[in-house]
Amino acid sequence: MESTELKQYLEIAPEVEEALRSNRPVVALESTIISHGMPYPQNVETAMKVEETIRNCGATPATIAVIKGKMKAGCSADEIEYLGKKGVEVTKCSRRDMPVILARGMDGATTVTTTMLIAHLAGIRVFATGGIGGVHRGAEKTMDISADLEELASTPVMVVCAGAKSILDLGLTLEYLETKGVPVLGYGTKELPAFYTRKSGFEVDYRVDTPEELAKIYLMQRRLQMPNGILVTNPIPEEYSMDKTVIDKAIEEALAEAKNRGIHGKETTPFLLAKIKDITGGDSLDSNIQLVLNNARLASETAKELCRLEQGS
Ligand code: PSU
Ligand code: MN
Repeated sequence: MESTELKQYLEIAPEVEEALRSNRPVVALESTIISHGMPYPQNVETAMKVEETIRNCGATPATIAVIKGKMKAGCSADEIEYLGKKGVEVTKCSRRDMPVILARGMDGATTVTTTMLIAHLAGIRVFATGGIGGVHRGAEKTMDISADLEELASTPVMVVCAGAKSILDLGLTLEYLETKGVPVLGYGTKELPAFYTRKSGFEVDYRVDTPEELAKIYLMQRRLQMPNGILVTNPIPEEYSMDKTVIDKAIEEALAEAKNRGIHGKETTPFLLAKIKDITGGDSLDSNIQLVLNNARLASETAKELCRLEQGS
């Protein structure tokens, strides 16, 4: 797309544009976590708190979504409230949905996939979220593999998450990322965190201990002209992590119910997330909120290091 034509469909919020222009740190945030990942009103409260956390760290937040056919890099508080209240009524927008949603002037909640895509179009390099999609259990039959993995393979954005939930096949998810050339880094750990818990029994490629090193690895990937993104897995803080047996049981129960009800395709992940929340009586939601805040802090520090390293060079 010609850049002038693209501009008709991409709306960068003034404060985000200003930060990017003056090489100040910006952190992208997704909107499916708001509309499909958490219930109202906690979703909106969390989204606002995440933005505030990023500002307190000295970076600019850019919540990404599609609103009335426009790709937004930076949503207003009213837009976040709108997406949160509408919830699952907003179309969950992955890569394949983008042309339809834009051509029809619809709203779309961006997943990790489309948040990366829009962040990259806007020039944002770091993105904080909760968990990513991956290879689902039983994917050898269903072929249910999240488009998030393909986007990580082809879009140069660093995604800071808390690992992946064991609703997925974590081993196969790591294999897939290896095939696609995506570095998987553990922040302060060699073990892949499993979202609600700090441990999964699987190893990441490398342990990295500082935001500065994360930024250096990102810049090196650019220097090498590689098209891929980077996955940073940041374990949930100890005090908010869940009991492994409790969460494993909830996940098994949710998976069994999804199977019984024939849930499939794009409905699978939101169904499992909501079910797990119900089974754990809301405990999982508290953990979920805390880990997103934790990721927002690390993403902000890394975005700051990126800007600092570039100024120095
Ligand atoms: N995992 C979570 N919370 C989420 C999601 C995944 O723990 O909110 C959302 C993200 O937007 C992710 C999407 O990109 O689900 C993946 O959906 P699918 O599995 O259909 O690709
Ligand atoms: Mn899927």
